[in-house]
Amino acid sequence: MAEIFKRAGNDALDVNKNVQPTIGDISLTTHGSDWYWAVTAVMALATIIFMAWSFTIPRSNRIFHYITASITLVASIAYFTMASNLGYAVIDVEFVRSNPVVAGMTREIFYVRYIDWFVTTPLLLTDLMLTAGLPLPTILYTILIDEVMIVTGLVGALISSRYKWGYWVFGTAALFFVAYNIVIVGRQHTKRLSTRAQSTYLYCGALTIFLWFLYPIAWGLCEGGNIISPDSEAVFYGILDLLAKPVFGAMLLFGHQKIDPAELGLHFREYDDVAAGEKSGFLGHRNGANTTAAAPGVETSVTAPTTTGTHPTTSAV
Ligand code: RET
Repeated sequence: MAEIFKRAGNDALDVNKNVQPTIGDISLTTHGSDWYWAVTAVMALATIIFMAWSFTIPRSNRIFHYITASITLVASIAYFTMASNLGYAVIDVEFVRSNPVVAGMTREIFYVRYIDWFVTTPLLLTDLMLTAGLPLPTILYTILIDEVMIVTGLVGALISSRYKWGYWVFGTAALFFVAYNIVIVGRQHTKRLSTRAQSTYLYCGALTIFLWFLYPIAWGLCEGGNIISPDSEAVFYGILDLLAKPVFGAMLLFGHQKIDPAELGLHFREYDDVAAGEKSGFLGHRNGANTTAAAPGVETSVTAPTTTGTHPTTSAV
């Protein structure tokens, strides 16, 4: 009976043997580690700057600062790990190369990179999709597909046989879905927002789409194809991550300096805010008066139900 099934053509277990080598032939050198330390420092510095920046605005408006600082914080820990030559698994390469920088049978694969991305890419998407004022179900669904993309990338990277490319295909299909929601659905939603929110979304979204499509290429050259060395892998992913996290974050927070979160449907309470649900919670605190007039570039039609008039508690504060 078993023979019949074998002849039917399922050779998966023959192709993917249970082999886990422990010594990596193709590994990071001190140059690569130095670069990882440099990226660690930039990520940590960006975290401090984003946190400090958040103290300059009212607490109820800090959501984007908190999300963005969390992104660089997690990245700095992941980069600390890779700079220390930790957080990797040794995997048999599919393609044995003659080029000395990638010669050998086994390669160091930094799985910690994917743990970083698993946490931070949903936060990046949240930053972006909240800026577009997208509804919660769309945000959650996009995040789920994004997690599929990261997990398939990780599983593929840890597989030695050609089956790894199947995971790359799943991941890339997921990326197209995420991109659709950013480019088409997100942009539709920004149409009813202020020009400032529209341009912030446009610039940050364009940067995201451009960068994110370079990741599967990097994967193909590093974990997949074993074409470039772990040191070059460090530089490739490092530059992408620097642009996708600190640079993206700075652009986004700069844009949000003049965007009222209430315009995006975000209302948060201050601890001294008794009736936050009845007003915007944004400039009302600082101006104590009509918040609609005080928010530059905000279309009153969007925020009118929650921002008009002065609530008794506003003038009391
Ligand atoms: C993988 C391999 C599988 C196919 C695809 C991938 C895409 C990864 C992306 C990662 C983005 C990471 C970011 C990190 C921030 O610092 C997993 C490489 C499509 C898009 C933005």
